[in-house]
Amino acid sequence: MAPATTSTTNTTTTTRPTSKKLRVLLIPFFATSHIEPFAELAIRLAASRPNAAVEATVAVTPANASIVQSLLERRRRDGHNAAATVKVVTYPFPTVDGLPEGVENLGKAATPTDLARINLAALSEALMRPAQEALIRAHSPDAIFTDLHFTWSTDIADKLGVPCVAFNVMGAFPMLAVRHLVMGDVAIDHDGAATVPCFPAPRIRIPRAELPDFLRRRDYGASNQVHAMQAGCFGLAINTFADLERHYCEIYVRQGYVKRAYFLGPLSLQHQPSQTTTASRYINWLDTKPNHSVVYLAFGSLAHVSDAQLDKLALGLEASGKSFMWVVRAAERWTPPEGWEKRVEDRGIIIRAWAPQTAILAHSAVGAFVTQCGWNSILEAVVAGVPMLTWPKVYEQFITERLVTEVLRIGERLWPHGAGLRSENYQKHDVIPADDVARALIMFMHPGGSGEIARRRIKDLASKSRATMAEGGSSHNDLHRLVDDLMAASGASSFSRL
Ligand SMILES: *[C@@H]1O[C@H](CO)[C@@H](O)[C@H](O)[C@H]1NC(C)=O
Ligand SMILES: CC(=O)N[C@H]1CO[C@H](CO)[C@@H](O)[C@@H]1O
Repeated sequence: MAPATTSTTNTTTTTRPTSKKLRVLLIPFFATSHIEPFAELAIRLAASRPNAAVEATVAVTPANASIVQSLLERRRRDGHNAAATVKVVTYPFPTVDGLPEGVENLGKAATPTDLARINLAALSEALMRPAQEALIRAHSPDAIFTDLHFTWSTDIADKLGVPCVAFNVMGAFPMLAVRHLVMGDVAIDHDGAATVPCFPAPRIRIPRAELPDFLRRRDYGASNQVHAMQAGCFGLAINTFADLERHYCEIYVRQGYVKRAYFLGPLSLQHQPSQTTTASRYINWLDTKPNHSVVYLAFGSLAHVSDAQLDKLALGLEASGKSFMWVVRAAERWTPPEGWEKRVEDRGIIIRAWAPQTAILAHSAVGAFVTQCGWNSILEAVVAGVPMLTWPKVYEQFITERLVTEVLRIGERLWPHGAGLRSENYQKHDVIPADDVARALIMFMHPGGSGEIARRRIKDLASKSRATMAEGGSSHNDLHRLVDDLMAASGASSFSRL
């Protein structure tokens, strides 16, 4: 299905040796939630053709190399032979005023200021482009996959005469909602909420306090650059699948926002949870619990939660009477209320290290997932078929929440509409009382309650997520169409002549 716009092969000017390999270079942004999906994509690309015909390399800064290495290692142990062929290269992280040496990942930032410094550095062409361009020239790939921050990648790719694919690690829904909100200049209605313009039903409304900071400030500079880059590049790839976000996926191509779109997810889908994680003590503990009886809570590694809120959450979990497994960020200095640990020791576990989330969600004892609505977490819940209670914290998470609660209806808000002020700024977010936490858990997990209805819907999506990644499924087909298109567009078109 070769698009009419495919450019002709550049045969005269490049020094690239004619080879039947397609060599792709993938360049993720500085957050584990980006680096891991890029590494998963590299494995899928490498596995898409026999005889190592696609050679994938992930480019990161030195302090993040271990994230890629350990993911490749885990996948190798899961039986993905292609993971052994994926290469890792590094390029220097820029020197950023005020940012401590070696902090090259949002998850490593000790303060919100450092977080902002990393974000701003990543968007700065002056800071980022020289090292990335040097790396790309030295590596001389046949195609580039770049993160949305690095908008100059298309320009580099054009100069080198190779296609550049923008890879988006969030869903189509939140990315499109942001684009349409920008197009409508974030019109806030009389009741303080913005309606996402030009969206299919249901109507999506977001209170001003829940919008990402740049939308509240109407500061569209970076978004406009990202949108221009998406329009200019060879195509857009998204870690999603058609059955999850069909109407929103279609809009990308129909509206001409991109030349080509490929829906490739869920990229982290495994045939079975890996051996190493299923043997963990958390899984052994879940083995002792009845089906659908345990609440799993995790809010990602970026968002800070205040001590006062963590206290209320702890007391709410206690009052609910439910069993729970709760991931608390290692960075939080919080200790539970006096005597609490003793009181819940038979039915609660706090995890302060890396949690084998995929294996936990896949366990039949888990009945609900309290999540901040990060895209990777939502995909993992979908794959496992676990209904969600949503508690967004930052960035686009409040927008993504609406896909879960209002469009797909595979989850509910932890704190109902009108109960209090939620805000993207954690200092302004009202503390959710313990009673409200307990009530939400009890109602959602009640037999025959709303959680069961949501579970039926998400179980259906779980089987669709497996079908889409299997031979003949839409994500599987899109991956192959993408590789075909890249081969046709790059010097590797010698393939077709073999
Ligand atoms: C619990 O779930 C497992 C896995 O889905 C299933 O095989 C088993 O029959 C269930 N047990 C009960 C008591 O429903
Ligand atoms: C500086 C930095 O962020 N380093 C991290 C890169 O990733 C590895 C693996 O997650 C961490 O251990 C490092 O701290």
